[in-house]
Amino acid sequence: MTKKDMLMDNAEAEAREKAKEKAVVDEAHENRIAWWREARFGMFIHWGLYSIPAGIWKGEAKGSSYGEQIQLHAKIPIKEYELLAKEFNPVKFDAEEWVKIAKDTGMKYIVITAKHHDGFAMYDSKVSDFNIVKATPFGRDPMKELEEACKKEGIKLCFYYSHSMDWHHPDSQGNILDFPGNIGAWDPPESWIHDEDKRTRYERYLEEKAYPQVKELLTQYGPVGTIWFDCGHKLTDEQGFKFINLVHGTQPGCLVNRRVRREPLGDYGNTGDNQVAVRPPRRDWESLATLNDSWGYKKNDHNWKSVEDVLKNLIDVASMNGNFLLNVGPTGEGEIDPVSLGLLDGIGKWMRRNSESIYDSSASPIGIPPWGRCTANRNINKLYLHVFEWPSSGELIVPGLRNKVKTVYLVADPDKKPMKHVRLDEQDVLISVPEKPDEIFPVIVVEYEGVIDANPMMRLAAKDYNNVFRAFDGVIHGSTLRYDVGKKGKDGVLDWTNPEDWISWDFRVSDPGEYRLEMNYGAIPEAEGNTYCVTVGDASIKAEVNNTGNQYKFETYPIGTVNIPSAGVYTISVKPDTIKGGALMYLRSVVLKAADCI
Ligand code: H79
Repeated sequence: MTKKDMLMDNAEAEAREKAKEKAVVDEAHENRIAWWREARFGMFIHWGLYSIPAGIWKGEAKGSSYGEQIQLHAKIPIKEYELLAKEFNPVKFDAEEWVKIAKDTGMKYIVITAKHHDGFAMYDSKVSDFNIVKATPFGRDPMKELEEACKKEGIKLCFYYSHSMDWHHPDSQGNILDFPGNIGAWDPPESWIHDEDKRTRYERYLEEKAYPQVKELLTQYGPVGTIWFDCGHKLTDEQGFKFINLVHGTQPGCLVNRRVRREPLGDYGNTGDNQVAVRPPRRDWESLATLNDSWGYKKNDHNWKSVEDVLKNLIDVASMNGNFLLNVGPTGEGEIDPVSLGLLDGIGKWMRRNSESIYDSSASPIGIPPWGRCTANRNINKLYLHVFEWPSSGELIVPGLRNKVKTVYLVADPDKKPMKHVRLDEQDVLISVPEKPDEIFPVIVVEYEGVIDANPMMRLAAKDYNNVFRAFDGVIHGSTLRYDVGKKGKDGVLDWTNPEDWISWDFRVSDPGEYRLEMNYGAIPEAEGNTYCVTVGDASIKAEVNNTGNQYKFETYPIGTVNIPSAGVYTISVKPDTIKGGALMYLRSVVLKAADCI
């Protein structure tokens, strides 16, 4: 303490010490996360004993969509599950090949399951014999091989470790088939914290297996990028902090994800599994997605996404300053299946031409434009316009960019052939684009002068595009109305039972005139006849809710035309009038269409 500190009263001195400590912690975090922010795109790999049954147990397809959780969902006793280890001989596994595939896809890091909920260590563990080296005919340590391959190719290696659950350890949680006295798969911490037997045995699992195995992962494979924990809601804060301190204490450069325990712990946040709609998070965050519906290889899951779906998701995430972790589930023989390979190849082709717009990118300073997404870069004066829908008029408006524009060209064009651009008004720039290039989503670079000066507020499009006000981008006012989980088809607002609750969006108008209003929602039969009011400036339209069958069956209903008399800033709001039955509706979006748009 300095002399001045000693003269201060204690509270003030303490606050200063705390601030200093926080600065040290923040600096350590900034150092750790730098590579990760640059990387933006990683490969998740779910690989383990479950890759052998691949979703089918004794000839039967098993309920859960998650192949990696077959032990729980097919109620397989440990003694039977252990037999899989005797069969596990993935001789086709080639670490270099996997790492090259990740690299060719444009990914900069790999997160692989070192241990999933089944408790099987996919590496050489001294802590438990239930591991790939001791218990399988394969006898090799794939993590060691991956470490070497990653080093060679400049890819960061990270480990997924299921810390809160272990269906093999007798004192852990989640497996009450073999251990009926244990904490069940659905039991929250409050239900066992005061249960002396359950708590002390669970602590024993952590002490005997989880902490020591995390330590092994941090001491046997060189520098680790992240320890990727899962299901931290099953721990106490104290236990969560022990994992965090263990990781940072052993490798100060190794990141920890939020799922170690809860928000706001860890170095970065995560979305839910396969959550596509998100409210832009304030801190570093990562979205994680599968190529079909399972993380572990699943033979009969043919619900594949397309290259377009995945790229849209990656770009959307980057436009909100997030990382994208895309999963593959290799087979029990150690190969990545041909469909996944085909998808990765398509993604890699796009990345090779356009990845400048992804790496080291930061959030869009101009919000969400009607034609797609925008990413920026922290260090250079460039915006990247990801055009999902090419404008049929040949005119692309960059909304909200006040800076002087230097030059505009396609990122994939080695000649940087300039596109014509003119300033429309103080805020908006118009680019005359050529024919749509032969590219899934072409990316246009806008080089501008000076420090970015932009307006993220939505600008109403008067041609080429519909103006979609997505529920997830709206501001909720009230007590019960809330955003859904954001997974596919669950990107609306629900629990609209309080007639005082409403939702609104602000936007900007440069082209006054008539706009048609459409509502996209789902509603249960009881909601039929509920009434609501949509207001835009001074205009408002009353409408009745239609029954769509159920809340997740969405229909679009035109409800009228509003006149927007002059340029300026407006608010559009949806407010209930009467809620007679159930919730008002499950609102997904409100659309404003210029009169000449179809
Ligand atoms: O590894 C993948 C999933 O297996 C894992 N996260 C991704 C990355 C995951 N674990 N749990 N969950 C996803 C969601 C919860 C699933 C549940 Fe359960 C199934 C809740 C109850 C049964 C998991 C298994 C939690 C308890 C048992």
